[in-house]
Amino acid sequence: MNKDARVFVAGHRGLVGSAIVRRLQGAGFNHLLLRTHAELNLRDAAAVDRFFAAERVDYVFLAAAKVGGIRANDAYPADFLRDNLQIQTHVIDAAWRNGVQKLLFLGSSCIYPKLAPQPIREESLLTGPLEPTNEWYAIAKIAGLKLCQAYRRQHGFNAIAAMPTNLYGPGDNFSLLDSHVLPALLRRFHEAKANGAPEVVVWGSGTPRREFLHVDDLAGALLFLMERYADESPVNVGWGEDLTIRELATMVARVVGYAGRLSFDPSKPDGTPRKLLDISRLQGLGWRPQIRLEEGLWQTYAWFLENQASLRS
Ligand code: GFB
Repeated sequence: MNKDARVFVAGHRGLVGSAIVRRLQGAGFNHLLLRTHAELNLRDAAAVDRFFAAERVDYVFLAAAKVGGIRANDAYPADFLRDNLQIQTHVIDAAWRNGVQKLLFLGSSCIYPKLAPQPIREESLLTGPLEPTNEWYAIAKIAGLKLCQAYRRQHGFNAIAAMPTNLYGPGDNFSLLDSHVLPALLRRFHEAKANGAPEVVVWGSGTPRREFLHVDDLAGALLFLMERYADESPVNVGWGEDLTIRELATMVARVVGYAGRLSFDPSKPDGTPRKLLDISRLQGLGWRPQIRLEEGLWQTYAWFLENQASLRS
C-alpha cells in the first residue's frame, strides 16, 4: 500500500475504526477518506454508490457495523440483522463496481458455532448451531463473509476477512446496558468505588471464558493483513489466551482500586461458554499481539477517566 493511497475507513469513529485511523496515520498514510454517519449513511445504497463513484477509493477497511454486548444483541435482533446486512452489502458491492483494489471485512469470534472445539479454527465456521443470544448479528456477519468470498470467486474482487476476538480499548462503548463486558465492568467498578457501594453485581455465573485483544493490536493486524494477505479464508485475530469472567472482574477491580465484594447474578445470560481463537494462521504469517490485558486495562481505564464526561449514558 503506498502512503498516498486513498483509504476509506468505514466506521472511523467506532472502537475499531478509530484504532485503524490512529494506526494508518501513525504509519504515514496521508489520504484517509472519513465520513460520519450523518455525512454518509451506509444503509442508503444510493448514497454509498455516489460516494464511491466520486471518491476513487483504493482500499476499504469495513469497520462500520451495528455492534453490542450480549444484552443488546438479545434485545434488538431485527436491528442487528438488518443494519449489518445493509451496511456490508452496499459497501462491498459499490467498492467492487467502482474499482477498489482491496477491501477488508470484519467478522467476529462470536459468529463461530456456540460449542466449536477450542481453540476455534477458521474451518469451524458453519459447522454447528450458533449462540442464540447473538445469532442475528452472527448470521449477518456470516453473510458478509460469504459475500466477500462470492465476489472473489465470481468477479476476482480482492476482498479479505478478519475474525477478531472480543476487543477493548479507547473509544469503546461504556454504556451500562448495551456495552461489552470489559468496558461495562470498568464503569461498574469505577462507579461503585466513587459511590462507596459495598458490592458489584456481575452478570451471569462468572464461569464463561473470554479472550480479549486490545484494539490497537487489532489495528496492527488489520494493516498487516491488508498488505500481506489475499485469500478467501477468514483469518482469526486474537491474543491466544482467555480467562473467566470472574478472573476478569477481579482484575478490573484491582485496576480500578475497588475493595468491595463481587457477586454474580445467574439470572443474566452467560452466552457461549468459551470462544478462544486459534491464531496459528496469522502467527504463521508473522504477526504477534503486543498489549497484555492488565496493561491494556490500565490504559483503557485512564482513557475512560479522561473522557467519561462525554461518553454515552
Ligand atoms: O462482551 P459480552 O457482553 O458478549 O460478554 P459476548 C458477555 C459475558 O460477560 C457474559 C458477562 O458471560 C455475561 O454474563 N457479563 C458480566 C457481562 N457482567 C456483564 C456486564 O455488565 N455487561 C456485559 N455485556 N456482559 C458478544 C456478542 O458476545 O461478543 C457480540 O454478543 C460481539 O455480538 C462480541 O460479537 C464480540 O462475548 O458474550
